[in-house]
Amino acid sequence: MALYLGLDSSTQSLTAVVIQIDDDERRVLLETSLNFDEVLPHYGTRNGVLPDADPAVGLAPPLMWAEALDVMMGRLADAIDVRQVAAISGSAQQHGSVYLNASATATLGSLDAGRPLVDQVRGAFSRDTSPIWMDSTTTEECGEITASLGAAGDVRLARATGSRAFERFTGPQIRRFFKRDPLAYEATDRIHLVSSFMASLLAGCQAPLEPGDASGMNLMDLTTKQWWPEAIAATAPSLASKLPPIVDPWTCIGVLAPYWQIRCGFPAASVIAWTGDNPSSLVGVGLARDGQVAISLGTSDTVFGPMSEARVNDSGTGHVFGAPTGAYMALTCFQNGSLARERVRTDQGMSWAEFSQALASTPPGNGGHMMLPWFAPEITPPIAAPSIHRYGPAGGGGSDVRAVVEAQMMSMAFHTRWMTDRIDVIHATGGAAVNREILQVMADVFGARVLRLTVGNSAALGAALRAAHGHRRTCEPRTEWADVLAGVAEPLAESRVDPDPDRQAMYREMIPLYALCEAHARGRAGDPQELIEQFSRALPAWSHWNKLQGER
Ligand code: XUL
Repeated sequence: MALYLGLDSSTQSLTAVVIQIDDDERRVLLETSLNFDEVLPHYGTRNGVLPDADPAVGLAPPLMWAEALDVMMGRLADAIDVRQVAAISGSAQQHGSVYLNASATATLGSLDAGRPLVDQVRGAFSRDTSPIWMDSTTTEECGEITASLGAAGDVRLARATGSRAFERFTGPQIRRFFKRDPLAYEATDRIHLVSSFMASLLAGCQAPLEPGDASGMNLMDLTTKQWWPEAIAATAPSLASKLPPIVDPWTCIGVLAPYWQIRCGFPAASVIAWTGDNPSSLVGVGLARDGQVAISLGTSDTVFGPMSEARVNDSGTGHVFGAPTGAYMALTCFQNGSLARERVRTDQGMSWAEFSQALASTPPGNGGHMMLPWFAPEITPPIAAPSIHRYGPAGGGGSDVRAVVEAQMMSMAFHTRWMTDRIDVIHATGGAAVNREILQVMADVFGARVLRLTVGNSAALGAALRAAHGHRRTCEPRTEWADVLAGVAEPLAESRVDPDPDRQAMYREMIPLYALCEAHARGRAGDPQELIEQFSRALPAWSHWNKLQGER
């Protein structure tokens, strides 16, 4: 029996997924999570983050992640026959950085199985805290890095690295650390991402990075998949010597350190390079080819999908990361996801069942009533202050429910056109994906088949699949991703929702109108009211929607 262990070190918890993949059996054997605040309260985190009076600050203690790993490996040894584990990989929250001093290499290489991990690595940090993806204190540093790349520095940075400078990305965070504490920066021998730090603890050596997570730093050249010298020079002095090397995503970086073998009874299992949670989720939701995307309907909504060639979005929203397949992935994040759906539902005094019913009983196109539901500041498009805009006839009741869902789907379809030429299949995940009426609007707006996934921990499942893929590649270099995913990361066939051709045609006309509303709300175009009226008048079939529904 061959078992593969995937770990995901997220903001709030460490999750493990163990899968069995051999000739006659493919299944998820175990899924377990450890919540940092609950299990390790002595670090004083709230939702995995150190409390701070400044909402822009997002810091976490890296020692807590190490202790969580120690606890989790012990739990796994109690739960399953860990002697069967052939390979281990992992993923972690992207962008967060861990700063190690010159003693770390020796410490990692001589971990004593008789003493807890934290007692041994405590002295290995040049900085006690790690800035994580929720930190947005680096606006000044983003500006400085962009400016030092010359005219149109933002476009150059985006084209080379896959993203313009973002506050949470590691390069701007490193620059801020260098500026605020130059002595501690100088004492830093190695800057890890959370992913390569965790991999270092498992393998007992300084682990490399792979392109999936390294592309979340504003430092990696997407084409060469190596550090981009211009970005390194623009970020901080002597940075090149402090960064890990970048290797292929399926690289076996070593075997499990004796510490874990003696302490928990694991064998000398292969450790496959760790990646970021989003690249890991790409395979965890079963995506490996162009034309497929995943839409995660969570607190915020995210659209991501594979890309065989890196094509960057010049408008500055969205990211291109490396993918576990060795190619690329695109990702665009929309802040007003469940947050906005929930606000409309409560404003209308509805239950979720009534929300679904309202969607089912209102006509597609909503008679021309459109809403821009920016209840919170929006990432895509960038909207700094919350603001709700309405166009077309007055709304209220069920019409508001349809307006918010149609707006979200049209915004996602419009702002992700750069990611792919065509989308034929969407894998839907996240809490709101259980709502079939929402998935029907998704299918109609995107003109694509929608299938729902049941995996809760797609990043940890992706990590287990990457462990299996990396391990198999060492014997069979031509191992295909599709073979690894089959039977483990597949959507529910019975969840399939197909687009309706008439409604699809209608949304093809409505999406440009939605885009005009957005441009108007952002002060970049005139009022589209007249065009909306024309569109509404040309909706004769839809004004009889209820009657049509009855006839179907
Ligand atoms: C992606 C991002 C988040 C974190 C969450 O750019 O910042 O999705 O990876 O863990």
